[in-house]
Amino acid sequence: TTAPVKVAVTGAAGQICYSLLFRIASGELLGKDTPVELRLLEITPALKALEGVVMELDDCAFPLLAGVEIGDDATQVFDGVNLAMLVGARPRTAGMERGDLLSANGAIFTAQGSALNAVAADDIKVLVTGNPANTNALIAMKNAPDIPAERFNALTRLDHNRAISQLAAKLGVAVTDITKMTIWGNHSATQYPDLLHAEVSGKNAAEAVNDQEWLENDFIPTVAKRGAAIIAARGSSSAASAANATIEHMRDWVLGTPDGDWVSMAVPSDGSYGVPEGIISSFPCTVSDGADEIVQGLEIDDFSRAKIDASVAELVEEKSAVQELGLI
Ligand code: NAX
Repeated sequence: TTAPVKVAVTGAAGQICYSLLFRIASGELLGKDTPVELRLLEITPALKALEGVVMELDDCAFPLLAGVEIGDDATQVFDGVNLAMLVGARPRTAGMERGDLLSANGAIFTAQGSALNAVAADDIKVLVTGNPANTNALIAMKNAPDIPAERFNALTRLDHNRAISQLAAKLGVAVTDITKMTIWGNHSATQYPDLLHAEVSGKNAAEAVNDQEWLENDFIPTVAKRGAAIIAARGSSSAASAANATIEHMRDWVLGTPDGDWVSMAVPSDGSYGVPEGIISSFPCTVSDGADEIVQGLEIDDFSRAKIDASVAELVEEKSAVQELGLI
């Protein structure tokens, strides 16, 4: 039998995790042959609620769940972990300025970055879902100098999946007919979902759509503002779909992407496509042997260039804001 993989999850008593933890424990992250041990981090006032979630995990009697530990001390919870999903973050509340939001999250992600640096396993991979995800991932990365930078990713897979779903609906095709979708930039309203390189049954998606007006004024804003539409309809933010995307990103990062396709991942930029080094930005990526690589050689036209540049400019600005706050 294989040794259990230790998976840390933060924000474990929150709504995304109410879906995420059960799917990890049932084997959807690493497959039906790999036992997992959950290490769940929460803030002290949420530990009681988390105990209730753990009771429910117990009550599922998941064959692959080798153990669950909970706590409010990152250094204890992250000890020896192989994978970390950083979901917990400080949401923006009424009256909060952007600087307040960045400092509140900065405090969380500096502490978690340095705890991972101190105690995580050598093969650690860290995926940040908590918003502002790209910049939170950057803060954690900069506070973990002994962990290779490329082990820090942020989540744009939900945006990626939303883009696939919208395109499939527009063309009346199955989601499985769509490949090579890309989200560029920040997980925010400036993100650029790119149809110019996507394919529908192997043919160019933008040509298949053949409707620039829909692409610019319907598709892109619908994908970029989908989070707000979910809140308006459901009364709370995306949870099950965010958990699904978090699972899919981490699963592909560990097990690899399929031949002939790629996924969107926010990774530390290596300067590809004119995106400056020093930020964590979303790119088309493939994964093999547990290492992600930015897909090279895509042609970027003027329309895409302007969209990518705008989202990247926002990331550069977020980076200088956290630099000014002394967080990185
Ligand atoms: P909830 O507010 O339901 O849960 C967050 C949990 O995090 C709470 O239980 C809170 O106690 C905990 N927490 C806060 N500080 C913590 C700390 N220092 N250590 C450990 N736990 C801590 O939010 P939920 O709906 O689960 O969303 C979580 C995060 O995901 C939010 O930041 C949200 O904005 C973000 N999202 C990101 C998405 C993405 O695609 N990247 C999409 C969905 C979601 O909006």
